[in-house]
Amino acid sequence: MALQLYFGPGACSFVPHAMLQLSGAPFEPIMVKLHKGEQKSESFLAINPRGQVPVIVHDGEVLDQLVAIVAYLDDLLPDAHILPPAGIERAHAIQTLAWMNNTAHATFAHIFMPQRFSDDPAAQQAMRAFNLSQYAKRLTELDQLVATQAKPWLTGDKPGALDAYALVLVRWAGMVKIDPTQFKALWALANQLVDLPALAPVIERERLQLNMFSG
Ligand SMILES: N[C@@H](CCC(=O)N[C@@H](CS)C(=O)NCC(=O)O)C(=O)O
Repeated sequence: MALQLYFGPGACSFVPHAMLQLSGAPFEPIMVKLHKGEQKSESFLAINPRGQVPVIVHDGEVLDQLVAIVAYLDDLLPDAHILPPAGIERAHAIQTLAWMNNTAHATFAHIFMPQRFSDDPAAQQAMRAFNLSQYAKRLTELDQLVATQAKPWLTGDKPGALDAYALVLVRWAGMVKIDPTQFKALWALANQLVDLPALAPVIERERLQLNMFSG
């Protein structure tokens, strides 16, 4: 299986990166240094004109958008437990995945990259301040979801895409001076995932430090 994953360290591409690693399937991880603007390079734009990660290339087919990539990998690797296999459990998992992507992640983007949403510096500042409080609310909601989850992982009995995305979202809190440890159940889940020996190559490849909070 010729499968390449383009990922940025610490970015949302951690989700497919972690899933591929845990699946044991062969894949080629290709690092895109977002802080150096490599996503806007001619060579990367030739692969994904949207200039973002994650992107997978499988047998010559290019796919971007995290939700589509997760669904595709789940089809391709049915034993990897990327999503629950069927029924309402699967539907709820896709519901949460979509919310993570279109609401929690999007809220963070308004803090981290307000210039994408307005070219007015005053509006950017206001957007950043407002969305900081919104992001804390989104993480509180996610924390409650984890706390009330009957199974050991958000995706069920084994770690899956929701757990990896939860880790990314709570880690990002520390980058914008929100203490991630206040979201107790969510923080415990992220630590549980980061400590999995099978995930160590991803943590190493991304040089991932879970707690980015500096007060
Ligand atoms: N809607 C896209 C969002 C992807 C996204 O936000 N990627 C970020 C990293 S988390 C990125 O590539 N940022 C660099 C940039 O936009 O220049 C998806 O779901 O895949």
